[in-house]
Amino acid sequence: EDGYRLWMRYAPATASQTADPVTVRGEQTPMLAAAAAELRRANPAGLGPVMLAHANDPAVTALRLPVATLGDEGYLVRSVTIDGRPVTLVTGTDRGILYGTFALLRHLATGAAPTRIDLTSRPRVGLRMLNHWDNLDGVVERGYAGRSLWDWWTLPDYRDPRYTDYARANASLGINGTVLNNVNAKVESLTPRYIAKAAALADIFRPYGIKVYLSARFSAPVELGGLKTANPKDPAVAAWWAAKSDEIYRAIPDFGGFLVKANSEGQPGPRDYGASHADGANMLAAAVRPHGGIVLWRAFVYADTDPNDRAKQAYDEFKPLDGQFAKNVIVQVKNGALDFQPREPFHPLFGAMPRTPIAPEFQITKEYLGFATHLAYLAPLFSETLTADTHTRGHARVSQVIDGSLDRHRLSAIAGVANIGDSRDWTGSSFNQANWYAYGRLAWDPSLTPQAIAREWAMQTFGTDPKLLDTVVAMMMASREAVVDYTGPLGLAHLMATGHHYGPGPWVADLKRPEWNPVYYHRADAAGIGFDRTKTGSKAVAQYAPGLAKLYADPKTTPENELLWFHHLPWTYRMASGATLWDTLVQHYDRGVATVDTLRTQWQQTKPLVDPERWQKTDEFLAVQAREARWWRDASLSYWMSLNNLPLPAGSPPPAHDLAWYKAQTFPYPPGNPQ
Ligand code: BDP
Repeated sequence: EDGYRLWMRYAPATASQTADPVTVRGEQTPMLAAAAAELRRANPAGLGPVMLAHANDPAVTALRLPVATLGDEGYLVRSVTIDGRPVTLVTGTDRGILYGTFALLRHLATGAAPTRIDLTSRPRVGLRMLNHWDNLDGVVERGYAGRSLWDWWTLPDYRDPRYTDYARANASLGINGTVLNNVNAKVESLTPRYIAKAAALADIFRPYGIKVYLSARFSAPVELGGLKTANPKDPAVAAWWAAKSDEIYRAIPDFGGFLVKANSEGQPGPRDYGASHADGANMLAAAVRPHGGIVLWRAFVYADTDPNDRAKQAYDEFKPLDGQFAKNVIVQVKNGALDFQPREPFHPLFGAMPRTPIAPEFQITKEYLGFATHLAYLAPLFSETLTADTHTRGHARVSQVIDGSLDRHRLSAIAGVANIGDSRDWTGSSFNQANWYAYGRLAWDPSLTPQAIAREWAMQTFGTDPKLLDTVVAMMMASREAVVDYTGPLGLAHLMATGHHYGPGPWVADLKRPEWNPVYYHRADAAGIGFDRTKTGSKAVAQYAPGLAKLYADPKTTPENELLWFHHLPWTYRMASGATLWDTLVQHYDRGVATVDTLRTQWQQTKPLVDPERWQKTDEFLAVQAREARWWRDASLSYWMSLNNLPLPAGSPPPAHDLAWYKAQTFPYPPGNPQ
């Protein structure tokens, strides 16, 4: 029980099962073959015959089912009678049938009866993507589950069966696109040698409905093409990209397109030539357009010239470009304005660029939430952004912006930075699998609740025992808030140590750029703490819609969990509860530590109900988390107390070491760190 099978843990066949449960009507396409193979592999007990048939098959049309609204990817699964025989029908397009098959298996694995089935669903977001930050040398940037799954060296000749299992897992969630290489891209991925490797992966993924995309390095025309410039306004540059795109599409006819990180953290881009992000994106968009490709252009930018407030920069740079992007460009925006912190307010660009399709980018890998070791179930984080009220055009939710419904965009997308590597359990721990799962489920339907997703994942992953499920779901639901509490409560952010981003470093003040230093973000001194983003400070609140900006302008109407993101307040500030800010802050750190202790006790109760291998690893990881939650708390409190000289509230234990000890900790060779 090493976790390899993820949430697709089909029970071994028994004698009572139908020998071959599936019939496929009409043309046996590769996708239908994949769906049928999955059903045969799972062969759920008691299900009886299953028929896979396109919605326009005469046997289906005769039934007059409500298939008209399924679209390209929706499914309908229903217990029907055909030719006098009861059968479970899975219908839709090719893709719809694939997704319907997995929905049927999920339905049964989560305890539903195999009779009177009636399932129908279609995805709300068009492109549901994983972004791999995988380097060609096998190192995964911010990856904590081993090395890259892609063995670039043996590709395209050796097609590891694991690639197919990867595709199955994604198809089971409805993920339909994958960017193979890191946004900090190397040009070699655009050479014929690597295009052939990407093409081999595309061939494997195709029957599972997954398109391949590549991160493109903007300076490729210079580095690969020998041109003098990569200026997007230069016709020779545009021609180079058009020819490169043609070459890629010859190898991968359904290639999805390019993802680009430009003019960010040292990456080249159009700004190097005085051109805008729209100029750069549109030039690439023109190159892939004849082939139906798209460009995902990231808005994760912050220049080294204006350190007034890093959190404002993407908005300042991209908002004026609204309406200037080509039709096949999507602007990809991190969920928050900073950088994947355990909690951030939603990014002000959601709702602010009505003429541009905006895709949210979430980090599934836990760069700032304890790598693979800490338990942090991220659906509450994802969902918090997706359900946030933008206060634009009525009370539009972020999910309505990104699914295209609010502004009637044809294109819509969502991206998650993958947490997948070559470790046997794929993600470095059993509970990290839930974050891959939850991301995929929310990408399909952003209105699903984190609780419901946790429960269905736990059922498929650990089993259906009610006590086990209640315990596991309770653990998951408490876990992310615990990480917020012990690393950065009340809206604090970016308090981590340099480089590896694992442990605490709120005191760090010596990095070259001001906005790389934690002290830039918390602004704590003897008198108070927090980043003033109101009109007396950086004015970032003005980037939100007026109704929301008004709420954020006043500490009394700012949600308490975002308080210090928007306000600099005295340590003695009175919270709604009547307690001081300082005492409340300490309570949060203490609560974080206590919650992790509770997670450990809860897990103990599951011991008889979980297989020893997965149980033991989780137990040992929880011990690490308990130790490190204390470390985060103690180091942070030592530092805050060195500034404010305030005593800890009664009952709160003193830090185990002095501040110098915490500052002296170093961590050479952390996993996932760019070299
Ligand atoms: C930061 C990561 C860095 C990424 C960057 C990005 O630390 O490794 O390259 O985001 O998203 O969070 O481009």
